[in-house]
Amino acid sequence: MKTGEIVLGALAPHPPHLVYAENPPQNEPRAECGWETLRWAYDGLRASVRAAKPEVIVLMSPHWRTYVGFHFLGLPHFKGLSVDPIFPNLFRYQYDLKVDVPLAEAICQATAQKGLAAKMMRNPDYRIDYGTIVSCHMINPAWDIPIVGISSHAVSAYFNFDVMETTMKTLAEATREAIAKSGQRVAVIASNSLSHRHFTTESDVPEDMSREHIYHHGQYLWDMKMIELMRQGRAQEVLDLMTDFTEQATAETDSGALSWLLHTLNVPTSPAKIHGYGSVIGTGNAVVEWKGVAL
Ligand code: 2XP
Ligand code: FE2
Repeated sequence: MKTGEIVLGALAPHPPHLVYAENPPQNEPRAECGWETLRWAYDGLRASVRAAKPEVIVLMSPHWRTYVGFHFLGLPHFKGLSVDPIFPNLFRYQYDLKVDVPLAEAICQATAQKGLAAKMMRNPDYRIDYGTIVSCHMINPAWDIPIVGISSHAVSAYFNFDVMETTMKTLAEATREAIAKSGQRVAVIASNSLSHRHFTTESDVPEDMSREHIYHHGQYLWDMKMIELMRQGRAQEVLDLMTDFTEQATAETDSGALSWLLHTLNVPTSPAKIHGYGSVIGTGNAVVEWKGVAL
């Protein structure tokens, strides 16, 4: 069998507002407009994903938080209604997704062999978290590519950020090995925002863009620092700064998803493509693409 390949990597954040503003048939609430710069950024990533022709999308979501080890979606099909617990007014989404169970099992097994706790999630009634759903919708609204869903093990909360970094490196090695053995073309995706300070008062109309902006200049400076390093192909420095960035910008990188992605891409030195950056409820969101890597 041929060696598998990572055909694309991406940072693909999951504000449910982006799905809401697009008005897809799966989502019940209707919007007039909103968050266009980020949605146009996703148009670019969608085109790149289609052009890369992945057979599987492997994604880590901060909102599937597991306290004992990493869990992997472990049934071929999940279908149901996802309601955002914080924004039920704008995200009530009927999802219907397919899982590449053999690849999920292979990553799970390789992770366990490296000494980390890892488990397949085989509950047919499990409700898929909205992070997974929003990122998958935004990169592939046709839902015609199976996924591997990986939970975010709360290492940064349970231990500390240094333990998180080493754990994510190990998980990334397991991910790379399993993809190589699978012989498949795979896209790897981290579903997280950058700075993550939320606004504290909400407007009556969610898509009222006069209220949408970053609320703390320090957070903006941190986001721009990390994005500039990505643009220059300096992923090792992004990793070196991850602890300070996560703590000082209250970033959603506490999930470990971005660290896992960069290690899975073998710490890229080629410039990342920034499709766009924008604020959602005050959080900083970048849609970023890295070239694929041979394994
Ligand atoms: O996904 C989250 O973490 C949210 N609080 C939803 C909204 C915007 C996120 O950046
Ligand atoms: Fe989130």
